[in-house]
Amino acid sequence: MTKNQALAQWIAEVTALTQPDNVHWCDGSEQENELLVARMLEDGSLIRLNEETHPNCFLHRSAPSDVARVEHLTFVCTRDKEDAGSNNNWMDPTAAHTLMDGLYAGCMRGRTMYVIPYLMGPYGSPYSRAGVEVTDSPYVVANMRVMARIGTQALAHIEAGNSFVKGLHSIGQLDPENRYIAHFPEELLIKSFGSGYGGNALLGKKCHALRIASWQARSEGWLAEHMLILGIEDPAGNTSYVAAAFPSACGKTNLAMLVPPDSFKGWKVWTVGDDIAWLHLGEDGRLWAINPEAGFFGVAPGTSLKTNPNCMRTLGRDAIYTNVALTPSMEPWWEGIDGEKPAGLIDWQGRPHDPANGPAAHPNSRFTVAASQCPSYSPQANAPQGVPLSAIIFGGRRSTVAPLVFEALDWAHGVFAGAAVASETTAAAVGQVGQVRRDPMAMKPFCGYNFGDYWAHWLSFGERSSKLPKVFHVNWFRKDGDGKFMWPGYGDNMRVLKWIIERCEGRAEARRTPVGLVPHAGDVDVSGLDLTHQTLEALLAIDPEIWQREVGEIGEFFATYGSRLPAQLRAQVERIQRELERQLAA
Ligand code: OXD
Ligand code: MN
Repeated sequence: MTKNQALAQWIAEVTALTQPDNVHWCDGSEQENELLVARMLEDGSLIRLNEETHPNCFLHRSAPSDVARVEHLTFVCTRDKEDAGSNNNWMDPTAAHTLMDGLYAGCMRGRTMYVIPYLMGPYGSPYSRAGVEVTDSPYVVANMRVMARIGTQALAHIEAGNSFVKGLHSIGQLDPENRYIAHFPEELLIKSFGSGYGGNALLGKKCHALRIASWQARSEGWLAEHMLILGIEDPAGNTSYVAAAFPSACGKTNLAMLVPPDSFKGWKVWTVGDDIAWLHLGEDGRLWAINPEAGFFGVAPGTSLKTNPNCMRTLGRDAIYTNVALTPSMEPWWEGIDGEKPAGLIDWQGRPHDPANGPAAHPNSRFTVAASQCPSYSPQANAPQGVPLSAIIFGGRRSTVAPLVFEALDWAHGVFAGAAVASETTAAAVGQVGQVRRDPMAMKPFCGYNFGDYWAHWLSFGERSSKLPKVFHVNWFRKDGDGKFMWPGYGDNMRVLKWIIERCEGRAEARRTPVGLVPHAGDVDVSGLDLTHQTLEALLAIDPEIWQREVGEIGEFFATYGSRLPAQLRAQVERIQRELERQLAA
């Protein structure tokens, strides 16, 4: 119950519409969690894992047709279709309300409705924002409890008069034919029906902290971004912070928890966040970042002591696993985890594992775990003002074209580099895997408004401050003629981060190319790494002919935003084309 009139009235309305048997206001307490877990163990929606090796860890198996975000069923419902932009699916708000309310009518009969007040961002931060998710899924409550700050304190924040985002969620019948994720940014409202999967159902995450927040951020002068945040401490004890945007399943969690190579004595990486960053211009003109989330909802396959030791150490207790495989000793298992594949595996659908059925763990299987359990969790992660950024990094998964790293010439060129991000698709979203798609700022599935307006908003920061972070672009995924990755990635990405930090401090060299500032092979610290000079040269190469094609494609993509495309981005395309032509003619 609440003394906030607007909240009480909304809950009364959704109760009348959905007709639950019970209404439970979540206080976020330990006892509440124990009660929900006990209920889910009883009805089979959670399975307790090995208490000795994985204390307080559980496995959840979702419906086989409900294992990823559904971008084709995700809508932004603005009064003017142009405000949503061609980057979003659009539905008229009145039509969307009629459709969704029809689905919600009586959908919680026989179920309990959970009311989850939550805060995105640290307690006491002026940048934190509240929300209330109403759901009929106890699994959602258990996950939200890890991913956001839920319960009494969040409710107090709302009752103190702060605005809140409303999110109505029902799993319905988990029917893919009746599944919609609808956003009403003008009403600060989310309606989600028919899916229990993370990004569709944990409404604080992608729906609120990215789609709705990006809309709010535009009108209020800040940025809500699909970025990890990390701190890099050098041997002298100075820590610089960077935020980095990569499309889903490109290794954001691994980079956020990176362990530097042995040869990097005295260097340390601190994790602030692995998926979302809210960026505000400080009074000092610098850009400051907070992580609105409190947990990690990471992709399990490929995670191991080799690829992400900090993550493996985070996962040993108090974690919820979704759609991973199970060993005979009740431990979670996935492709790419350390050790041999055990005999007697049960696959993510609960069947004895048969390779003919595909991988044992779903490629988008996940873990949900509190960020505070991470050994590299930054002491600054809950700083109310956030951390000041020295650099912003964009990246994508490209087998060809993009060099290992380049630095943007200035802010406008940095916005261009972000807007031009492209990546080969992965299993994080439903659809074909391995196709190159444009994913500006890694926000294609998450920007709550027209990309043309979004880029203009990014560019506007260049007029507001001269102390913005430097912007870089990286590509860990370049392949050689035999289809093999040329860069080792993981902990060795530290070598690129070091060059980036040195550039920010004016201590490293670079060569000017039409595409940006690229290190000479000798500028990247490859001490202790088995990488030939030739391979490093190839990783840093920019082929003017390939880039001419690439920039042409970027120009065509930009043009689809018509009159909303900022002229400054068109000017960047023309500048690069001119310079490439000059280079080819020379
Ligand atoms: C995620 C995603 O779940 O980007 O973080 O898909
Ligand atoms: Mn993400």
